Amino acid sequence: MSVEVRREGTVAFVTLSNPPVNAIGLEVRKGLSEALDWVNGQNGLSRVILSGSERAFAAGADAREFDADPVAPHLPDIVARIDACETPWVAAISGVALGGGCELALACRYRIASPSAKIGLPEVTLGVVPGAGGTQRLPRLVGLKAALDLVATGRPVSANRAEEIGLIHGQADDPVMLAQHLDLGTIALEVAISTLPKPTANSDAVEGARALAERKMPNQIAPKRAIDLIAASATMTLEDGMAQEREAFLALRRGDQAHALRHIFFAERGARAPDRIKGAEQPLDHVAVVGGGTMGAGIAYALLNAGLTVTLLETDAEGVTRANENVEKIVAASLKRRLISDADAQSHRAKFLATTDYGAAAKATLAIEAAFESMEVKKTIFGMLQTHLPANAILATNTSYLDVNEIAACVQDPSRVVGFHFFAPAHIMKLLEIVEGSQSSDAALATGFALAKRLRKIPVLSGVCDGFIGNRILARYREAADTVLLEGAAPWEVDEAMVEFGYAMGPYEAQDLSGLDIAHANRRRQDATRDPNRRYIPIADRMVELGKLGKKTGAGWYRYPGGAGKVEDPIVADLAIEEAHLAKVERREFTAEEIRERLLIAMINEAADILDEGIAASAADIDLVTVFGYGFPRWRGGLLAYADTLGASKILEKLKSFAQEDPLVWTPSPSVIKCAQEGSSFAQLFGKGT
Ligand code: T1G
Repeated sequence: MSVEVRREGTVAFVTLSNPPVNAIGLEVRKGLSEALDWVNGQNGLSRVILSGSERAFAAGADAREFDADPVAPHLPDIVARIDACETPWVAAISGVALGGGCELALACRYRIASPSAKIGLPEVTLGVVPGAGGTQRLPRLVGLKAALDLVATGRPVSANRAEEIGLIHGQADDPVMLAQHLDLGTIALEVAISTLPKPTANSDAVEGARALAERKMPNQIAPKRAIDLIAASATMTLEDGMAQEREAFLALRRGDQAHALRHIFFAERGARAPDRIKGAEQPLDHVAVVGGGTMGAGIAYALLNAGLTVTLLETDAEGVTRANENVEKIVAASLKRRLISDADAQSHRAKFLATTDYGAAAKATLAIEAAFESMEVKKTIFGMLQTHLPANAILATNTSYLDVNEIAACVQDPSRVVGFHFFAPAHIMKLLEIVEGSQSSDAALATGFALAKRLRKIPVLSGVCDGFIGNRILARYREAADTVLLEGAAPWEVDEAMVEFGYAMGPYEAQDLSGLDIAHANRRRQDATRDPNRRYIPIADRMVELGKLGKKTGAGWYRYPGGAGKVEDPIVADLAIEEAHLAKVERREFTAEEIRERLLIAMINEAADILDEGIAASAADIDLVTVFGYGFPRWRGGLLAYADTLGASKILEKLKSFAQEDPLVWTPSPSVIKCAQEGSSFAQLFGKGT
């Protein structure tokens, strides 16, 4: 039963029961419709208490149904029936009441929540607008400004905030108990929201919401439509408003952006350990981190924040001091932003030790090496870890691109060695690439997935290649950008083209932030193995030779006079002209569309090779890496979800056209050819578990 009903005296109980989060699918809607029929058949009822589980009142409509035509009974109709029911319904909210869950609560006469409840209308994060009255009932209850705050960004509010704005009437540790014993007169004072007057118009709030949506969610349709609907609630009848809302919801849910956002939502939740390694993980309690620099400190903090004990190993007293300072800096910043409590901070400090004594980590079941990117340094560290940690402890390296197999070869039991590639800042970025060495054991891999779950990160399994999944695609992205730079575009034209696509910033501004020296060191490392027949663009090398390393030196691809915002630098444009002359390249104008095509097709082709070589397991994994590690716009669903909107045939056609300029660099990936020949998408050809 998806909805259970029972009666105790004059009180009826309607309980949603669709684990794990009471998603409101067809069965739940049918159950609610039958519950309403049952309630209407009862005599002498004083109230109906609607509740869910400890974890969720209701997580909203079942988003898995959005690809199909809507099937009655429809949620707005159920909401309207509850709203009109003679016997007052009381929402007793524990856990989350989101989307349709919040709309069900708005149908009730009275709302009580547990102090830890979260309530909201996050529909825009799935590319749609509320579809069961949220944009019309909420403003009538809490006013236009509070409704706009809730709906335009999709951010849920706490029980306290919900009570402040009048979204709920009160809080109780046991909302059902309070609802059952609430004085009837108190409930009788409340009227159905459908009978409330229209909210007062508030053009300042509407304009503020539009500006916020443009800043925070540019290019996205749903936030703008949600704002329109809420603004219209001040002038339209509830019936007209509901009709417009329903029309907008039905139109959006089948659109590209909603499809892409749903894809990422479910791909994120599907990022789990492959069946072949399930259950093999090591217990996680005490973890050693080697290296107290930015990455090591970020990793250590992420571990502490997940309740783990951390021993951070450094080479000397100075390193220990630096590690303590770096970790304390993050603790203090988190405290200041109220992300953690004082008690949390104390617990983190108590569970953290920075030391040069590897013996202090003698009980650690996992070590994560985050030291300098030198193979020799890493081999020394792994030798020390092997000596001092338990024989079954997993030994992970956070290397960004060094060969995990070569590191593994330096320990007696290479099966213990695995790559855990974190992304800076390690305590914030959600992506974790788990790099499977040729001998990595199931225990090593499973421990990586278990760690990701514990740290609430998104794990993606990668094979060993230069740059694994993300950095390999990034290297191709930058190579394509530098090629366009040599052939006629300016760095700012490239950046603008990619920001128009949906990136928060383009590849050149991003490099200025991370520092041009990192990629330069990488290119030097690759000198010995680079294909001599592959065209090499030396502009970035020239930049480093000129000391233009990016923001940290006051100038990189852009100038940063006085540390302020970026300014175009004619020296860089001249450098590209000079290199083009030396390379005998005739420069030309590039349109933004031409720039985007080249950079995106280059990345798609590289990702297709990564799939073809078995480095990544699925197209969805490529999407997770590009969205959660490299800023690919989430509302486009990720690199290969976007590729599937273009179609493999068009991609192949473009590759063949570009190959006329440079056949080596633009060689079509076998996976692109296969998708085009079979008329399949990357998602079909490289689905999970294919
Ligand atoms: N539809 C379908 N499945 C859902 C779901 C949903 N709305 N929410 C969660 N699940 C699944 C999820 O895929 C996972 O499945 C399991 O539940 C546990 O989720 C008409 C149109 C509620 C805060 O946007 O934010 O209502 O992997 O791993 O970390 O106006 O899920 O176990 O097979 O995320 O504790 C609006 C989306 C919908 C909320 C719980 N609602 N969900 O987080 O568990 S549109 C949302 C969440 C709508 C109405 C409109 C989170 C959560 P599996 P989980 P969690």
